[in-house]
Amino acid sequence: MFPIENYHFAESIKDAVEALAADEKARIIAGGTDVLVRLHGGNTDYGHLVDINGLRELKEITIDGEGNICIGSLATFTEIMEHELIQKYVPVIAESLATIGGPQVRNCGTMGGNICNGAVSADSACAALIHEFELVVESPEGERTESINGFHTGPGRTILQKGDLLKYFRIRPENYIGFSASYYKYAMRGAMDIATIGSGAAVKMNGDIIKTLKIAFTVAAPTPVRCRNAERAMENKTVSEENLQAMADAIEEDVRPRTSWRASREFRLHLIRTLAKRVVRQAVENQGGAL
Ligand SMILES: Cc1cc2nc3c(=O)[nH]c(=O)nc-3n(C[C@@H](O)[C@@H](O)[C@H](O)COP(=O)(O)OP(=O)(O)OC[C@H]3O[C@@H](n4cnc5c(N)ncnc54)[C@H](O)[C@@H]3O)c2cc1C
Repeated sequence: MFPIENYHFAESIKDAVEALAADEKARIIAGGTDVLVRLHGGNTDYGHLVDINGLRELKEITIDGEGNICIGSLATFTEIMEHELIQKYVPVIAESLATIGGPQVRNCGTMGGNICNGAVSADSACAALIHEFELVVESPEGERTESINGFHTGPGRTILQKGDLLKYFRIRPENYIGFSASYYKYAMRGAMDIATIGSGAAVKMNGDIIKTLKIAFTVAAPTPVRCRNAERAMENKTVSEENLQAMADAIEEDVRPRTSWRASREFRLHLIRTLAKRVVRQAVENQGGAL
């Protein structure tokens, strides 16, 4: 038996936000791939649910006249991966989501839930960071926009407040046009496993020179993390082994991996240095760049 005491099926975004604000204990359920696992384990933190699955507008994936790509928080991983806009303009999102769980999880789980649960290992987080997602949130005070940079505040924690509902992610054109990107998840199994380390990079080239690099990791710090020192180390540089090595050295300033039953701190650091070079090389190759 799931310890559910209260269940509210939201009829509109306003209704959902009001229900969340009215009940101190109320929490959103989207795909339920985290929430139901916790309830199944007897966790009573999710005993009061606001179900947003009736809000079809939260499933939309669109591009507006200014080139902003919007991904509804309730779109499932499969819906996002298979969408032509994602495949055409931001394929690294599809590449990342394809590494999540198995087909059942990808058919239910949402990117909204994957980011809002604050998981350090979330496979959508690197793509969100390197494409600088904006998060459009509805709250009792109205709509506001948050940046993915600083959205995660600690393991399982985000800046979201009581009554907040993430409506959609927005990717501005300057954060994807001209970029090519790559994601690599190191896990102990090829499927149905959480990342030991997740790594993503996006590059914009000028000939053989990296004009802009954005690189991000999961499970490398208490939150998913952008690696600014590594980025600066590669900017306006060619993709030589020497420059990649200097970037791998610089990245140690950006990360704070820890030892867990999955891997030691030292092994994670080795993975971070190795994968940083791998994802940058792959992103450059994806842009047709020579190595
Ligand atoms: C077998 C299995 C394998 C998995 N493998 C992976 C994996 O390889 N990689 C990976 O990254 N994850 C993995 N996951 C976890 C992944 O499925 C979840 O993190 C999923 O993305 C959560 O989305 P959901 O829609 O199911 O969220 P839910 O479980 O419904 O909610 C998750 C949290 O987000 C909040 N929330 C949801 N939507 C919103 C919103 N719109 N606004 C505000 N808050 C919201 C909820 O209140 C809750 O706190 C796995 C899960 C399972 C069960």
